[in-house]
Amino acid sequence: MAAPKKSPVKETGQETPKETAKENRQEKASEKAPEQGNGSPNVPEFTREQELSALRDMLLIRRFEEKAGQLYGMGAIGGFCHLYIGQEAIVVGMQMALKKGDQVITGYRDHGHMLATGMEAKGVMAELTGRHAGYSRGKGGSMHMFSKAENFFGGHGIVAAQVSLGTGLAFANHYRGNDFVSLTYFGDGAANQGQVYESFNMAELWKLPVIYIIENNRYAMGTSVTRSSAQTDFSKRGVSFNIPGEQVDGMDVRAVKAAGDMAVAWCRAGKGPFILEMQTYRYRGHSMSDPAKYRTREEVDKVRHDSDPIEQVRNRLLAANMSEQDLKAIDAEVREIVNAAADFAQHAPEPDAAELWTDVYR
Ligand SMILES: Cc1ncc(C[n+]2csc(CCOP(=O)(O)OP(=O)(O)O)c2C)c(N)n1
Ligand SMILES: [Mg+2]
Repeated sequence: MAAPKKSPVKETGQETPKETAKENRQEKASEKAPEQGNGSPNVPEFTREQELSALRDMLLIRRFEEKAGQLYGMGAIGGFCHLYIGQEAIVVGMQMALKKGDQVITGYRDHGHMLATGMEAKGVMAELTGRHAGYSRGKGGSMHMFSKAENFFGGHGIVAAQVSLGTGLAFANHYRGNDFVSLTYFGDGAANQGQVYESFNMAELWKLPVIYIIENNRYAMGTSVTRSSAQTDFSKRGVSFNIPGEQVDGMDVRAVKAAGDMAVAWCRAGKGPFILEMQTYRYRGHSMSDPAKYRTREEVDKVRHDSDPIEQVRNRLLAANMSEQDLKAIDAEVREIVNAAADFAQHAPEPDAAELWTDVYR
């Protein structure tokens, strides 16, 4: 069966794996930065409603993450905390391609995924601060939240563990004969784990409805993809299993949505799994304790300046005669939601000590 037509993508060349000088590696990484502008050429336009909805949802994630970073700095959040700033277009664009009942599962960089599925900012923030009103009653923290109501299956701290679990979700859908799709997100680093390929094999063999979304933000902790990966075109990682894949401009929410529509249709039609490599970038360090010495300030600034996913939508709306004032009003409304969530998360009660004995296997 022929793979579906390619959606608007930006091809990247194969990297030379022999680079050793640090400067050379940094230069190479910045050469690969997503390009400037108002997004990818030839992507289907959004309606005004879609632009506004995408803008609001991406802003909610951006402002939430900024606030989480602040609270972490103040000592209000303990444990690990990995921010999604810069990558917002991926979860927002993919969510626009889903229907109620489709499932989402990801790793530890999960706040954006949760907000995109419709989980409440208050409940997510309260989990970060370890409060009883958090999604895991304050006992899970940043990396371990779930919501049955929104079909969000975590939040997983073990790199790539979610790939086999997400494949299992797809198996369950297949077994039950429904047409729901499992969106299984993981990083460029996780893509080198063995269980990913065991999952790929089973998913294609049994034609499971799973979209493997590889969030290629070009680093796994402090290691760039050019230093860790023999094949840096992640859309090809399913070739030996006959799983089709595409590279997508993950900084353009319209390109993400178009690729998502195509892959979801592929899965719902019973054609098996699909791989989407989202080319993206994280602006902050790997986690809150990362001084990010492995890349230059200029590299980060260039991506922020040239291809920020939120700025792209703002620019298009301004070009379509939306006023700066109206855009500011959306931001103010989002900030209010986030401030209320932060306030709630700092004042809500902690779990009772007796909760130490609940939700644990003995
Ligand atoms: C099995 C396992 N090995 C190592 C780690 C430590 N670790 C945490 S995140 C990470 C890097 C993963 O990078 P990537 O998959 O690119 O995701 P990103 O953080 O860039 O979103 C590593 C090695 C872990 N949590 N689990
Ligand atoms: Mg990565």
